[in-house]
Amino acid sequence: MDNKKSEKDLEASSRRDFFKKTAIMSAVALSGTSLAASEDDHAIMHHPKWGQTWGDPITKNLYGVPSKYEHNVTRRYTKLLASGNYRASIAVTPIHESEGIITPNGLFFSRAHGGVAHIDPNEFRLMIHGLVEKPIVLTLDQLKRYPSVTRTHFIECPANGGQEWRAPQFNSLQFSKGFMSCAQWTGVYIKTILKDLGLKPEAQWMLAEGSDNSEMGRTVPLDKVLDDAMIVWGQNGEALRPEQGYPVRLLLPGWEGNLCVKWLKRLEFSDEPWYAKEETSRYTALKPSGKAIQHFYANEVNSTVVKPSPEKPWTDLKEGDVVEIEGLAWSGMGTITRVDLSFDGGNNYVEAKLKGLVLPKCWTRWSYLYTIPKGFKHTNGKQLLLTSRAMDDAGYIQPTVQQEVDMMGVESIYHRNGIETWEVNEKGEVNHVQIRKV
Ligand SMILES: Nc1nc2c(c(=O)[nH]1)N[C@H]1C(S)=C(S)[C@@H](COP(=O)(O)O)O[C@H]1N2
Ligand SMILES: [Mo]
Repeated sequence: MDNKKSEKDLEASSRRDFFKKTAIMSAVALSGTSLAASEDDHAIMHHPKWGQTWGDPITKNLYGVPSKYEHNVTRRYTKLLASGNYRASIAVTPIHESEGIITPNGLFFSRAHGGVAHIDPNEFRLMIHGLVEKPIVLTLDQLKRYPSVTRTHFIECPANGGQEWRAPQFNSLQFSKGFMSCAQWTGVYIKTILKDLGLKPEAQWMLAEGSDNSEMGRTVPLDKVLDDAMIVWGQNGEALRPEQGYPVRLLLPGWEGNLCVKWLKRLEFSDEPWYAKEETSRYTALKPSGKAIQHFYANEVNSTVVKPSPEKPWTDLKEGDVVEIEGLAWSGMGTITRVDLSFDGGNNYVEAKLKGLVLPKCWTRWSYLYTIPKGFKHTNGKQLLLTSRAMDDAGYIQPTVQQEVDMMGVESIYHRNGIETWEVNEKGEVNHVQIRKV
């Protein structure tokens, strides 16, 4: 046998040398275990233990599930948000574990007023009636025959963060901001169907009604319907999940999640809003004056630091380590144009980098490379206070908590988008704090 190394082997070993050298060079910045120049990692060079036997047959999980080691990455719920009834409750998304801008379907937050309905797609019917020339009842197949579009949008419950007007309630990113998720939706623009049915000129509003136990109904102004309202059946490349309204839901990109009626059964066009005829629950906001805002639709520009967060602390980092701070920004009114990051609770800001796709009414990921200072202290001698602030192309900028409270008081639940702060203590633990006066 020729015991000269083949060219391939040489190439492979010099590649290993290269990585060894890079690993040593970057050991200051990265917190992995670095090797002495002459040794290789034994397990990697030979078989690690899981490579010493056959793996699972490919027939095992014909619908795949995450690695068993990811078992902690789940939606979560709490009695505090449920009044003890988990059928009329919410389970929130582990945003701290999110990557990119898509929420996997099994982690998409789920809010239901009457439990999750399970609908046989063969029995599903959608009725579109009221002020249209040709009212219609569609089967699912008939609905899917319309030309479809695929769009990436977040859905956010307007109560996201709504427990925290007075002070932080949850020392958790998942619970303080997890009433939202982002997915790639496939469906049909309602305006496409209306071309076929013919809208009568008197039509001003569209009632959307769900077929679940809560029979949730919401009226939507016609402008939005004719702009980008969709009926969707696809979620991240597969059918909607039951929790998201299988087989079909309404999607109003950027607008309050509660308007995106799930388990949709009918759309009725009308010259007046439904609640003018029949009282129903609507989300309103009580102002300090005692008057309430009766209509608000789009979720305002917002952002959060994702890493670090209370669930993703910096406890394994030390002075001099380089770390990528990551966050999300979103606006129901348009596209994120810029995100600023502060290390002193909002007194001074630096500009973060927008990462990857930057799409309208969609989560936008941002990041900033940062060198950990001694004791996690800012140059002002105080512990780091990480605050992010986003801007959108509709011209809005996130308010400070003080600005928001001055305007809205603290009695409201909905549409809280004031800048949020994490304090990093001397151990690198991250805590949710609220800074009023900036
Ligand atoms: N039919 C029906 N649609 C519904 C609801 C409901 O209970 N029933 N909940 C609404 C609320 S309050 C929100 S925030 C969103 C949540 O959507 P998701 O469960 O897909 O996250 O759905 C909305 N659509
Ligand atoms: Mo909601």
